[in-house]
Amino acid sequence: RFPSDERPSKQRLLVVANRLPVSAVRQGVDSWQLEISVGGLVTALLGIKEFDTRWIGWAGVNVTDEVGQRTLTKALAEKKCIPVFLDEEIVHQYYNGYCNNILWPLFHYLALPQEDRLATTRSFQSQFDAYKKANQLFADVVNKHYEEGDVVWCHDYHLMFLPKCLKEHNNKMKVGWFLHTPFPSSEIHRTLPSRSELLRSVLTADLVGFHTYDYARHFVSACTRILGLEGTPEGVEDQGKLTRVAAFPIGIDSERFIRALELPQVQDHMKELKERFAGRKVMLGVDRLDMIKGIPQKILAFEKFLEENPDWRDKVVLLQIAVPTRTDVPEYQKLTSQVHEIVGRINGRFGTLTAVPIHHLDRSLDFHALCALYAVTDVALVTSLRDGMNLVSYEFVACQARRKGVLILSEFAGAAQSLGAGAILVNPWNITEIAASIGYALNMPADEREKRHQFNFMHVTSHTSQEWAATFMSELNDTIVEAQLRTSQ
Ligand code: ADQ
Repeated sequence: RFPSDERPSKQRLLVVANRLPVSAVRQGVDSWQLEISVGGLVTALLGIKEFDTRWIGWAGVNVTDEVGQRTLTKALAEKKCIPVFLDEEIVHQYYNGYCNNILWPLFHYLALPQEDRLATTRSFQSQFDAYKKANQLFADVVNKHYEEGDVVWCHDYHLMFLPKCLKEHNNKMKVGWFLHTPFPSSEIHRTLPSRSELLRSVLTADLVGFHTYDYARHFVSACTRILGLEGTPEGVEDQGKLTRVAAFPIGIDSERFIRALELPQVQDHMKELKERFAGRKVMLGVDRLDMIKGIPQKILAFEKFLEENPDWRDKVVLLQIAVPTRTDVPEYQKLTSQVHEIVGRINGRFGTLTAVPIHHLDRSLDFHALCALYAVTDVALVTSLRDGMNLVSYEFVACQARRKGVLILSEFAGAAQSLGAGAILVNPWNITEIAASIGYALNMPADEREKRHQFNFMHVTSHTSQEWAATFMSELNDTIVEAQLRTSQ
């Protein structure tokens, strides 16, 4: 036990991500309402407990007046958050444009429609300039708050230019960068006009992390093929300087889910759901409404299953919870209408006066409602066309200690590499295969369900978000010590 004044203080960690873990809504000239945001990155980073963490990022709102900026900064400080202010034009070009229109589809192997592709080609340079400018604005805030000994952890494809901006200002700063999406094959990455600049910037970080070994390998290949650098088992070497590149598969705070299941309000909610769907097997999809999640494919596969298995029509229900994101982007609006149209058609086709086969909700659920849903589910369907990891599959497994439900999981989600042995893996583009897997999952004998669940449960409870963060941070500290030793020799 340490006397309080001798207790070693926690290392300060500056987490820099495009979005803060809270969104701000203005209530008046100087008052703000802060809401926790939904998303995989937020979920994972909230699990970090070993560090004295501060968040730096955009609060998702345009604030141009001095009073607004001052009062929002103050309100966020209570949550240990520090805002980066981005004006509308920058958000349009950097966030909607370069990040969401160019990098996001490219990293998920999604081709843009022809018209968009031409428009994107024309606006590419101005969007990339805005991206670099925005990354510099993030760097300015980091530099202002940085204290010697801090570690800076940059997150995701929005901030690939940040390591360079930080290191140019202070070469001694400890900088890690982690990508939450897949890193695509180097053949895909090389189509990006700014391919080299982005790679070179990421390489200025001390440690570069990905969810899977494959993504790390693609990144190293891009550096060797596009930049002509040398790839080593540890990372990428450039004129004697090694940038460490490795896989750090993310996890969830599994204890938080397991504990929540014991809460009376969650139990009540589970009871209601069981009564509501009595006599029917429950299938569940939980996704942000995004092209990468393969929601239309999932629903079409469910339709095929009902078509081919008339006996199941009144014995199974699919609950699809899709939280809308990027609602101002036309492509996402199109996806929403497409999903609504398919759901309406299927419910019209197979529904009765008293029951419909699909319940589709366009909204976010609170944590307790989500836990209850996971716990009463018999089969979870994750059909991402590509997904860096996919934490929904982890959350489902964490809540299934009693029911031992089955996970149907896309082979193109990073999670397929960790939960593959327990899940039924499917190609999300093949709805015949998914439909057959649904039948297999619904009819699976209890001992097989138990075995598969046990495998995944072990993984989810032993590879947590806390462990993920601690491993990345300890590797980052080690990398820096090694580099110091090398330069002093
Ligand atoms: P996301 O694309 O957001 O994350 P995912 O990993 O599945 O995907 O995480 C989604 C999170 O949002 C989960 O915690 C889930 O509970 C929550 N969520 C989703 N829909 C919800 C709803 N309707 N209501 C309430 N909560 C909802 C990105 C990458 C992923 C990667 C993570 C973490 O795209 O591949 O796994 O970051 O690195």
